[in-house]
Amino acid sequence: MFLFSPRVPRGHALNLLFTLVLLCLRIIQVQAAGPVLKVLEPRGAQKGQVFTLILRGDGLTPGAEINTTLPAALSRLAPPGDLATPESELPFLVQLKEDVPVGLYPIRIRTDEGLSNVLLFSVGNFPEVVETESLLPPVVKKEFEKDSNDTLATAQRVTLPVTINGTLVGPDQDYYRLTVKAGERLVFEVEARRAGSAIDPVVRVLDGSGRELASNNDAPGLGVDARVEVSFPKAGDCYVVAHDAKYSNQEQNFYRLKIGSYTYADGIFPLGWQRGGTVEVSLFGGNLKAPVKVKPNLALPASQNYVPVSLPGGASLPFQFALGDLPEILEPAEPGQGQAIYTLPPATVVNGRISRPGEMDKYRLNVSPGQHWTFEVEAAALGTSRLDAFLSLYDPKTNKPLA
Ligand SMILES: [Ca+2]
Ligand SMILES: [Ca+2]
Ligand SMILES: [Ca+2]
Ligand SMILES: [Ca+2]
Repeated sequence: MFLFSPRVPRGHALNLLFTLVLLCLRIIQVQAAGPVLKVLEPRGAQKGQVFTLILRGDGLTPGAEINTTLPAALSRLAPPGDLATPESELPFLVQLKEDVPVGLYPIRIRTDEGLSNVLLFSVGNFPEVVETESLLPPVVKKEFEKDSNDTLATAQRVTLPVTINGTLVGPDQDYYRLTVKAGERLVFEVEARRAGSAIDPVVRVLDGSGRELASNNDAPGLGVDARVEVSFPKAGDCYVVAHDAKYSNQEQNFYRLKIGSYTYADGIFPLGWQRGGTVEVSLFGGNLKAPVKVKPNLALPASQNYVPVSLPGGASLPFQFALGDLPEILEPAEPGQGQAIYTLPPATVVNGRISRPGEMDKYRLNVSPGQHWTFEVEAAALGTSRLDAFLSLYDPKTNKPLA
């Protein structure tokens, strides 16, 4: 501010300005010096596999170390000698263990300059293939039209079960062709936003003549990711198509399309529990005939706010189960429905469900004048519930709403 004060001699003002500019430059330099991870190639792999994982980004100095929870043996490979900027690419040999649970594993890079951002690596249980089109340089794609997969006629053939690793660029449509058996039931699921891709995938399943059998944009429990299940009465070929809902161009534009015959849940209850506690978690919906109960290990450090909860034997990514530090309880059966309203202890998390249309869960609180309370409902924001909750407070004496 006093830079422009008439009482400051002009030379002094310039000096000050110069110092400020230098200071800004130094800050920018410090921020830019840490490693930045931009690409993982591949984005995922089948458990038990051995493969080369290439990390691309900025400031990946030769002494960089990989920082990950991936259950694997990792060894550094020498980067190719012809790279223009050797600090932009780091190859690793990865040997995934046989029993790695299906899920997302964070990968970061540590150099002398600090720790990079996180990218997620996805482990699946089906054989993996790469979309041929995604290997073509984008500018010459038209010249290699036969290698693109933008039409029924140029669909890439895959065998089941499979996880296809592809990318979507703007108006891109990715067609795959597969052979089904009579009476087969298949799940077609696109993993994108959940794994850190910016695309909003749509999946369509077509019969052998190109007629649409099913499609999905956003599936229950998957955020903007897509999933459909289709029964095929006859044996023969069919097609599956993946595209972006808005045909947008994104830097992180990868997807993983899983096709197989597997069970999945689309709901979970409760949505979270207290760290170190014990709770039975119910997975339900989807194509399950009955809910499946699991007991996740919640004895985890304070740095971990979520624990992955999987359907045993499932091929979909696990649900993210919230871990908290407050005591948690399950809602009493039908709270406030023709019985005494349950009195909620303070600093407690209640796990409840709205399972019928018009259902309202009521709780009583003992409050004193001058107290300040905070109420919060976590539901849809956790990504594991479809509930858009409404919370109101009222005084039981007057029945008038307070907030
Ligand atoms: Ca593509
Ligand atoms: Ca395509
Ligand atoms: Ca979608
Ligand atoms: Ca309820």
